[in-house]
Amino acid sequence: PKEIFLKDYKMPDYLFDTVDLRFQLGEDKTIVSSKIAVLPRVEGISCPLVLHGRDVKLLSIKLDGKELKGEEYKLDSRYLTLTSPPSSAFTLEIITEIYPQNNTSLEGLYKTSGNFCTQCEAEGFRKITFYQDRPDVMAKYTCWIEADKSLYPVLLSNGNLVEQGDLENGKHYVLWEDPFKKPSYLFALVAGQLESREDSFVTCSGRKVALRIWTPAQDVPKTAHAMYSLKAAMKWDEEVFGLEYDLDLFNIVAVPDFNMGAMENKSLNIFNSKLVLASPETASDGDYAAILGVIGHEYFHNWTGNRVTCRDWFQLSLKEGLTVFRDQEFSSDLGSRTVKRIADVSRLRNYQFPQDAGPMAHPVRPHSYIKMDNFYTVTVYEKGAEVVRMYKTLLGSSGFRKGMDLYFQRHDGQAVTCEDFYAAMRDANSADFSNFLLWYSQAGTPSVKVTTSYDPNAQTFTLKFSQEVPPTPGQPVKEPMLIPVAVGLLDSTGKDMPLSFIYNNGNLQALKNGNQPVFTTVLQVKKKEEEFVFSDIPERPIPSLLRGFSAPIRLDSDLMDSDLFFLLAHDSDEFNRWEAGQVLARKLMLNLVADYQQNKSLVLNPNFVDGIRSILCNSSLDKEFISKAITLPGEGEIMDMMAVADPDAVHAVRTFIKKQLALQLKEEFLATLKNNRSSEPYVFDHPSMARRALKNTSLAYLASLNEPELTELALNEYKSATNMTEQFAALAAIAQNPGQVRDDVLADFYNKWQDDFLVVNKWFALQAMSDIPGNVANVQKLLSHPAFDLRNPNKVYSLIGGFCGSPVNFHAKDGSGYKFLGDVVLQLDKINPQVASRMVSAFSRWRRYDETRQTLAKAQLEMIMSANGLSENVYEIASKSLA
Ligand code: B3K
Ligand code: ZN
Repeated sequence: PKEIFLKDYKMPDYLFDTVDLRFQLGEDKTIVSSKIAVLPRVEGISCPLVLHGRDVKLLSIKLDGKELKGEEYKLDSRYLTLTSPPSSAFTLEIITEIYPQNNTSLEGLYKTSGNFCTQCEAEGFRKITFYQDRPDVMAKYTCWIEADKSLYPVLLSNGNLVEQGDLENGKHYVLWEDPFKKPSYLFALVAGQLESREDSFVTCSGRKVALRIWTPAQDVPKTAHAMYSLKAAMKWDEEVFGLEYDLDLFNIVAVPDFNMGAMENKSLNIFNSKLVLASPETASDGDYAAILGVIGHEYFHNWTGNRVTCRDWFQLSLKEGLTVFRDQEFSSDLGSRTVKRIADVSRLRNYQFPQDAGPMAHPVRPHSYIKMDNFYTVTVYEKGAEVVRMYKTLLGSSGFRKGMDLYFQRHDGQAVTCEDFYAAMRDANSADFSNFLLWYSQAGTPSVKVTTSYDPNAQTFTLKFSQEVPPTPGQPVKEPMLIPVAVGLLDSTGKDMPLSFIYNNGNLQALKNGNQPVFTTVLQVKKKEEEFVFSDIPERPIPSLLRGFSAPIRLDSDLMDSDLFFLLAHDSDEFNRWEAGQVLARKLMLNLVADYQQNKSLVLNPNFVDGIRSILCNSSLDKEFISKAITLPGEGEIMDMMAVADPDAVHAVRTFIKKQLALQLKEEFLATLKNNRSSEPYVFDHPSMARRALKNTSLAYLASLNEPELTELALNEYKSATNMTEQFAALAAIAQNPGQVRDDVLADFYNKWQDDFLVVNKWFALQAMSDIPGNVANVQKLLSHPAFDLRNPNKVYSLIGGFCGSPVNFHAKDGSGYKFLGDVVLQLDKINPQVASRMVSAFSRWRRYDETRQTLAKAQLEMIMSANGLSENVYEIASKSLA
């Protein structure tokens, strides 16, 4: 397999002006004709024109109307090369044959539940026809589709519908025209038996946009929330970024077989049905929130991704980091900002930090890849979003908006780089950003240590920072980064102190905010070691550091437990209140893990129980905040902090603390549960979701005790629930404890929902993730359950992915979990390499475990590597993991 490097980027030799596509969709093959107006980039210079193509059969190729002769082109399994095309404009006509019904990779044109559908990002267009399949080749497309009218009554592509009619033999056709230039990865086609929910949106300049969400007829009622989300997103982008939709039509199609969440094809978004279909009975609050976020995300791509796209795939974060940031802000504005921030930071810590510390660590802008699909990662997406967030933290809201405006002003219609984005931010603000670009090129999570000191005589408070970016594959030595650290200081009553002067690097800076006092300031830590001195500080303050998680770093401070309890109780920055509790919990858990490993009996610090009690019983706090604040850090997060990850010890400790809290706070949890029941019909709004979250968290604690009357309580909640959020939470609460009740309720749930595959996937995932002993055997059995199918990515993610997320069972000491995954990966790789490669990633951190586990996991990776016909996708992850 060939590795591709950012440093080797070259501009394309040929530009494509217009592309006219013609699809004849058939039952065993599809004929694709493409007519491209080609221009040499530099007129007068002729060089070979290299077109990508995979699994496509060439039927004919004409240049300016004349069939090319064999010696005029070369064809191999990846490229079609015209050896010496003309040095001025010409027309290329290519006819190919493809077989969508055999395409299980779900990339290119494929069939899903009888319908045709495409997925072209990153490099799927080459599976449709020969093309310069790279994002810096932008052209105007038309798309003619013809197909059997009764089998495929709906025929969709990008842009506007300009013509349609009937043909002979029961066929019909449509012609779509997209007025905007686009790269091939944004091309889309859908054909099938679909119905739509219709609505409309009037943009700020008065354009009336028709909105349609397409699904099989029986699912149309479940698209109301998606439609609400789309309209909210359209409005939000106008209000917050001044960005308006640019066509008269916006289509969304939901399909059951899709490799990832959704795809932002110009005016024809294609979605995994999981992220469109929702009803209170079948979807949980989490699903509703995810739909809102992802509908927003794909819609926001219309500007950040489509109107301004990426020059090459190394720049992926240019569109993804920025668009994730935008969808995070959108969800924050529509719900609770603090709770959203907590969820996003937890995700970063549980998934991105471990990736950044392992063999697949890569910068936000990777330097190389074998298979681009492997770089749609939490680093490119979520760390990328943190990088965008830091611009905003450094420049302020209005500075950030100025930067965005300049970015669109300069680059609308272009394919650009991360430097272009950086330059727009810098130039719009005349900002000095020394070193900021390192965030794009250096991998690894920076580690920052802070020590504090107070001088009562001088009335100064000093923060000393030191930073270290750990070595990562290919990057042994790192430079110090520009780290924005938002800081506030609390006085002894818990109030924010006004901040007036800071001394740093020989400069005294007065902090100003008009006539208002300043309570939070953003320190720019730039050097390996750096000191900031606050003056006019009348008493020893408790510092609130990294407010709102102002940079994606690991922060270690000399704050004492008592300071953390104080922050937990008083910090005006709600995120940091939660964070103080998490720091305490992490410390506590790590200490107990050490005790457990030394066979000491476990004792829970009573102060911690009191801290949790006071949060749980504080009626002035947001309920979802409470629910998050009383939830312990994940097992992955704790393992990530250990020299040798010990899944059994971490699991035992987390379970111990959970049960202790349940035992000692039983009355409080019972009261919370009762007070948060409601007989109102389901509403998707923050107060209702917060209430359900707190109720469900309380129930999970209570049920963990496995006492008959508490199990009975959970069972009643299960039976009386009128929405999936509460029903599923009760099921999960009961399923914590092995036994007859668990088995019966799981069976009951399946019987109830067996016709709804999205709900059945939740049922698979719940069992797969379970920590009950010996669960690998159950999961193995579920592989042959009639509702399971390795060809459907959602089912794989639920069952296989769910299982790999369960530390105790996946990492079972006898290697049974590893063997299970190894076998499945090989089967999957033959069907769908992208999905197989996502699954194999679960092995990538094998060096983090003890020797026995290392040997077992390594053996599976080696077994995979030695398999015949391994895909490049899996090869890249497996080989890098072993390197
Ligand atoms: N841009 C797509 C992801 C495509 C993944 C290709 N393997 C969805 C998104 O991020 O919006
Ligand atoms: Zn995206």
